[in-house]
Amino acid sequence: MSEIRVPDIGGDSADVIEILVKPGDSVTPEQTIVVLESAKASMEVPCPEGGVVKSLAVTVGQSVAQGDLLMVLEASSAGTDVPVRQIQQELEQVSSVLTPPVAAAANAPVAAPAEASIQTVKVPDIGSDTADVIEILVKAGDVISIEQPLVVLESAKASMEVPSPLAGVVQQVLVKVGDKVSEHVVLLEVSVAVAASAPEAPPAAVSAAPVATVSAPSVSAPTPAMPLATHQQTVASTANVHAGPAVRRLARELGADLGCVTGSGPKGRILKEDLHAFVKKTLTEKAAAPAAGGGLPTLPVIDFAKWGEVERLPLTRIQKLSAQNLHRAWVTIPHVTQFDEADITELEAFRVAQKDALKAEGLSLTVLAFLVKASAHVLKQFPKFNSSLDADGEHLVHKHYVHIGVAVDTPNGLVVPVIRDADKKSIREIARDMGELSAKARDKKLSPADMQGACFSISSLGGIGGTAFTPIVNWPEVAILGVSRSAMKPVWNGREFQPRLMLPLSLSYDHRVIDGADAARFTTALSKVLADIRQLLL
Ligand code: CAO
Repeated sequence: MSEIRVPDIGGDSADVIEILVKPGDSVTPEQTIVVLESAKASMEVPCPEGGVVKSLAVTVGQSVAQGDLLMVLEASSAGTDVPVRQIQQELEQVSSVLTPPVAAAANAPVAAPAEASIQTVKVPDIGSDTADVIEILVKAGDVISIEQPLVVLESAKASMEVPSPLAGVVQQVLVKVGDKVSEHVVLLEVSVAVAASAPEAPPAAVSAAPVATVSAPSVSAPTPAMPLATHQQTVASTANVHAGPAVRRLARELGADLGCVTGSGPKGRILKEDLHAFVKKTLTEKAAAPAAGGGLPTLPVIDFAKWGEVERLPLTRIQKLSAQNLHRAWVTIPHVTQFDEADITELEAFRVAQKDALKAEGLSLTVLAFLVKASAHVLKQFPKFNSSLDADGEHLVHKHYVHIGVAVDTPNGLVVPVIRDADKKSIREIARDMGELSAKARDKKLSPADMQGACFSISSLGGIGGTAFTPIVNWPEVAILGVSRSAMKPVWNGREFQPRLMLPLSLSYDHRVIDGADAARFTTALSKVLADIRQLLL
C-alpha cells in the first residue's frame, strides 16, 4: 500500500481542480492522477508508481500543500513500493530548474526613446544543457504583461513555458521555432516604459516595468514550478487559455486551437472532454459539409473600380433582411419547381366584366385576387402545403388557418404582407386587402404583424412579363406560387386548336415535405379551379 502525496508545488498551496482517477482504477507509473492549480500555474501530478487506486483523499476544490495525502495506492505487485520521497526528489530536479530569467539591463540597446528602455529576456536555468524552442507565443509589436508566457522550450526532461519577467512591448524575437537554446541565450527584446524625466531612476519607481526587480521572485518566478515527471509535462499551445498541461499537449498533438474550445471546468478551465467534444464536433461538421472544399467557399473581395467608374450605394434595411432570409432559405431548403399552365380565359372574361364596377368602389380587381382565393381553396385540399417542418425535424405542423403572403415590389425592396384567412374571404375582400397592403408597403407603413404568419406565398410578376421563374420558398412555409404573364395560346381541344388565355404557374416547394407527385397534383387542382372559378362556390 502506498500513500501518494502532493509533491513540491513551488508555492504554499494549490487547489485540486481535476481528479483523473477513481477508486478501483489501475494506474501506470507517471499517469496523471490529479491537476492542481496554484496562483502561479496549473500542474499535473503524475503517479510515481503503478497500482490500483484504493481510496482518494482529496476532492475537487480542496486546497492542498506539499506533503498532503492525495490517494492510497495498492501496489500491483508486492515489494515494488517506490519511496515517495525518491519520486519527489526526482520531481524537484525538474521543478527547480526554472530560476528567474535575467533581464540584462546592461545589454539593452540604446535605441530606445527617452521614455522607454530596451530590456532583454533570456533563457532561465532550464535544468539541462539545451532545450528546443518549440513554440513562440508572442511577436514583435505585442504588448506583454508580467508572467505572460513568451516561449515554450522542450528539453530532454521537460517542456516549460518561459513567462515574461517584464511588462512592455516586444521589439524583437531573437529565436525561432526549432532553435536550440541554453541558459542565458537572449530570447526577446522588450521595450519597457520608464519615467521620461529619470531614465536611470530606480526600478521601483517604474511600476509598470519592473526592470531591475526581475530577479525578485514575486515578479520573475517563471511559471512552472511544475512538479511533473518530465515528459508528462506539456506546453502552452495558446497563451491565454485556461487549460492544464495534458490538455495543451493533446491539443498540440491534434492540431486543435484551444482558443476555440469552451471550457466546462472550474473557472472555465478546458478539460480533456471539452477538447474531445470540440474535435468531434469539428470533424462532424466537416463531414457534413460539401465534399469539395468543405462548407461554403468564401467569396473574394473584388475591386470593381479596376475596370471603370463605380458607385457604392448602401443597401436598405429591407434589402439586407431579405438578402439574409433568401440566402438562408436557398441553402437550407431543397427546392424543386413544378411548372404548369392554367386556362384563365373564362376567369379573365369575368374579371374584365367586373373590373369597372369594382374600380368605382376604389378596388383594383386583378388576376391576383383570384389566385389568392383559388390557392386558399386548394391549400385546404392539400394540407401538407399549408404546413411547416417542426424544429425537432420529426414533426410537420399543420395549420388550421390559411394566411397567404403576397410579394410586393417596393422601391425599398421586396416585402411580403399577409392576407389573413383568405379561405374565408370573398374575392372582393381579398382585392380590398391587397390594395390596402400594397399601398402600405409602398408607403413603408407595414407593421411587422402585417408580414407575419403566412402559410403559403404568391409572387406575381404577371403585371411585368416573363414566361416562368423559380421563386424561393419563404421559410418556414413549404411552398410558394410564382405567377408569370398570361398569354393567348393555341390549345388543342381534341378536334381543333382554340385561342385560350394561359397563365404560367411556377410552384417551388420544399422537397423534404412535398413530393413531386403532390406538387403536380396541387398545380393541376389549382389550374382546374382557375379554369372554372365556379368551383370556389362548392
Ligand atoms: N398576366 C397578365 N396580366 C397580369 C397578370 C398576369 N399574370 N398579373 C397582373 N396583370 C395585369 C393586371 O391585371 C393589371 O392590368 P390592368 O391594369 O389591365 O388591370 C396589370 O397587370 C398590373 O397589375 P399590378 O401588378 O398592378 O397588380 P397585381 O394585382 O397583379 O399585382 C402586386 C400587385 C403588388 C403583387 C404587384 O404590383 C407587384 O408588386 N408584383 C411584383 C411582385 C414581385 O416582385 N415578385 C417577385 C418576388 S421574387 O423576387
